[in-house]
Amino acid sequence: MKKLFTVALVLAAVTGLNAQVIKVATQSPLSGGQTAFGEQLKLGTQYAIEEAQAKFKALGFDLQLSAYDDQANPDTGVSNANRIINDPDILGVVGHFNSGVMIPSSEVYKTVNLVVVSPANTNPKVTDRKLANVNRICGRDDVQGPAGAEFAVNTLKAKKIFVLNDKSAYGQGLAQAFKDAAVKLGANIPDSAFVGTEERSNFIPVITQIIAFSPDLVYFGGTYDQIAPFTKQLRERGVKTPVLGGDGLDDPSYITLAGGAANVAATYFTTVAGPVSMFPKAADLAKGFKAKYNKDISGFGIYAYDCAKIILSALETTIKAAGGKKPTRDAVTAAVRAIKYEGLTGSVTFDDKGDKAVAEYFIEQYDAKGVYDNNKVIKSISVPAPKAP
Ligand code: ABU
Repeated sequence: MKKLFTVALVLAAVTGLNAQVIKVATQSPLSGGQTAFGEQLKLGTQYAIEEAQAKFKALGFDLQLSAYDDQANPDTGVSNANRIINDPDILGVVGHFNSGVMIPSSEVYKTVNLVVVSPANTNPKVTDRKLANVNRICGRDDVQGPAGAEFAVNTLKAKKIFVLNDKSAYGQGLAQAFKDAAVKLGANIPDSAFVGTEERSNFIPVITQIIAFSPDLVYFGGTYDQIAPFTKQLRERGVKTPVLGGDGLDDPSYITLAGGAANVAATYFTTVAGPVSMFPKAADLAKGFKAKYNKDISGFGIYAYDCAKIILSALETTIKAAGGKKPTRDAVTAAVRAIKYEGLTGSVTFDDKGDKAVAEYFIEQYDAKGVYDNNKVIKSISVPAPKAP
């Protein structure tokens, strides 16, 4: 029987006949202001898939990527998710970038128990719902926010802080977690200095508020596409107050959109993905990525690669367990949750709610010369996933 199975596999591999299609989908912003993040997620996944295609061909499967553009928009993410669950060849999803898109989209994946692994979603609600199909290999905002607060108060010595957020699930949640922790540490953040804004181009009214408050630090929970024009206008008004944000600031586009090195030198950020230099095992990937796509890989690209590898490893395990047949979504979902995976970003095991058991957090400062790869890593910490409430 085993012999027959091996012969069938070899024949299938040689002839390419009867190759069944298995797809891994990505969902991320591939258009709009956060395209830089979304492309890294897609290309990190694509790289892992292209690397694994020959191996899967030998197992009798044609492994494909199915990339969806969620436009950083919850409605688009949900609409794509409905298309994804109706494609029976899709057995796993790498995504999303935005927690506000992941949360409703994963409710759709849940209906068919389709596994999703995120390299970037940090809002606690992503995993606190304890969905069996939802996992992430990055940290959470209820750790990232307090880590930023500790740095702001104890290292930057900020006493008065003006806190902005982009009103998204991510930005608002992160800003609140930062504020709560900073206030506990003694910072002064009155309600009038905690402001949500969806403004993307004219920040003069809020900058006027900031000048009147005269803070030691401005914290912004949001993403680079919004924080960059804010920073540019803040510096153009002569305000030199340091800016601190979360992992939404972790992209080289921040430098150009903010108007260059001088404007970003006093910008600090916490991140859950870490710079490429922190992951020596990813050196070959970084080189190969550049050669293939003519782009530098970012931390989020490396994390996306690891997410894809986790799904591919679960696919291999479940194909074998199914005697070489195409596995079910249920089987792949269970195999991902049970995985022990040595990734380029570290060892991955998931807790009972889908959080990485121990996640890494980094505090960085933008390089004074505006070279993203030279951003200074001030601190890195490893923190066990908080328990669900
Ligand atoms: N954590 C990066 C920003 C994306 C999000 O979680 O919404």
